[in-house]
Amino acid sequence: MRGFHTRRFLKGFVVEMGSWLLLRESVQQLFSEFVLLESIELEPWFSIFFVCSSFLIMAPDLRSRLEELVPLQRERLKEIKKNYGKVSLGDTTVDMAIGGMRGINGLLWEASLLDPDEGIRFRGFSLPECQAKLPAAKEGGEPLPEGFLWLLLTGEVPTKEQVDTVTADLRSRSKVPGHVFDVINAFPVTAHPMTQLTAGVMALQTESEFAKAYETGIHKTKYWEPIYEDAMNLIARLPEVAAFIYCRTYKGGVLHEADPNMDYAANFAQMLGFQDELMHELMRLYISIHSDHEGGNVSAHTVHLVGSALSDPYLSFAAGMNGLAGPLHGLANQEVLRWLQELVAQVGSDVSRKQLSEYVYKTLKSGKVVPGFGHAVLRNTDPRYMCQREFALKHLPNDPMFKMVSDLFEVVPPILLEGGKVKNPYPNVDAHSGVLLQYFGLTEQNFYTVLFGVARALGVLSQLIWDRALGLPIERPKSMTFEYIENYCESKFAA
Ligand code: NMX
Ligand code: MLT
Repeated sequence: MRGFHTRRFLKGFVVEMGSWLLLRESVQQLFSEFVLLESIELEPWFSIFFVCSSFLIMAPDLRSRLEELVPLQRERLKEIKKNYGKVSLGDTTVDMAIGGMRGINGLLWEASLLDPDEGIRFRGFSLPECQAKLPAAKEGGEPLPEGFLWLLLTGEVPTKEQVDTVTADLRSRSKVPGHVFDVINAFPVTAHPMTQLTAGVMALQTESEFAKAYETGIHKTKYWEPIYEDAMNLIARLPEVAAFIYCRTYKGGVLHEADPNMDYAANFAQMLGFQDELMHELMRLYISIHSDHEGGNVSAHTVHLVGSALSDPYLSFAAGMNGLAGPLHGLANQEVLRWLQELVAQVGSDVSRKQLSEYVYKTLKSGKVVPGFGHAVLRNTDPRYMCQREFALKHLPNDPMFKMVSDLFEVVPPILLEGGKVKNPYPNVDAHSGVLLQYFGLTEQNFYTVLFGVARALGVLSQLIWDRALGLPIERPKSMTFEYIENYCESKFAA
């Protein structure tokens, strides 16, 4: 650990010196000066220093880059508060307050922003833009989640070299302490995988650097540093915890070793027992698209809320995962496949559109929701659905389950619209993920939300680092009673 810090300090020092040189002269001036001096036999140490510092300026590691960004963003927040602190962001109506706080602008979330029609943008980039810009494992392939992590944390598109430093860093942090497996093993294998996951995350909490630093005393301006270490350690360790849960629950406890030569997603798939390169590509896509969905969704908001009490990243993330385990949120992905399988069990695998439509009506009549459709904010088809559809069209166009999902895309929206109350009748991310996973052999749908959880860590923990770096306060909105609302509204009418 000390070696790691010393290396980082030296890197930071060289980067600082290099930056200073670059500021003093323009790059070109410096270059020509360098060439000129070289011809009169420049001191060899200067050449080495120049080459090293140029290289490191081009490729600082993630934490060094954050160290540079934190003061800038703190200054930006200060300016926003000073210049716009008293500007209203809109009215709050009674409907909004009792309707799940829809439409209330009440959260700061830098990592991503959701447009109701267009869908998610990660630090300003749409999903197709991220797919085009972020480094992939292979030419033209799916982006590496490590690149998403860099983007979510810094707002910058990383080079492949920078992404490789993240892969290596996560690998070096990935060792899971033995007691975590003991805690999970205490559950019967019939326990839901999400219950096992949150228990596993809670068991990892013994490793929290933030909790230790807080106990021994740490200045508030430094909070983000151990939070960063916890967040990265947690992201690094989640795949092994998840793979352990999968293997003990469904595969009789037969585990698959991590492969230190693989990237984060491929290695995760490998630990789950999947060697198919296309499944590795799917995992890269899956983790990337599920990583973040702005701040108001249940899991993200929960992590942010719990973290605001200075609960460490393990406590905060476990809380968020309990929210993700709800059927209206992340658990919908398992519900979609279960719902489709029930249909196949009833009518066989060659399902006509008429049969699909009857099944949708039957679901609605029984007072249930059609899983995978609708959204609290989106008012259009989820772009995360569309990019999974593109993956399916490319790699499994003739899969019968994919055909069913495709047909539902056309059958469900008009039926939901008929009812007149659903605000968004179109499919969301969960409508598609299950059929892709089952195609590659990951058929145990109760595990799907665990995959979602591993992916969601990237976004919510990135934001948690920023929450502490920016010194955001404990979250505490005002609540009201019926009587308070009645009296308040009556006095408004009277005025
Ligand atoms: N099937 C049936 N009814 C629906 C659906 C649906 N897919 N979506 C919304 N409604 C109903 C909703 O239950 C509500 O009914 P009521 O007034 O009787 O309570 C009414 O339509 C209005 O709801 P909306 O304002 O359109 O949606 P809301 O913001 O309340 O809820 C969801 C959003 C996502 C919870 C809702 O669309 C839903 O339950 N969808 C199915 C579950 C699902 O796919 N969840 C995954 C979301 C994505 N994720 O990963 O988290
Ligand atoms: C998510 O990815 O968190 C879901 O789409 C739910 C949401 O954004 O509210």
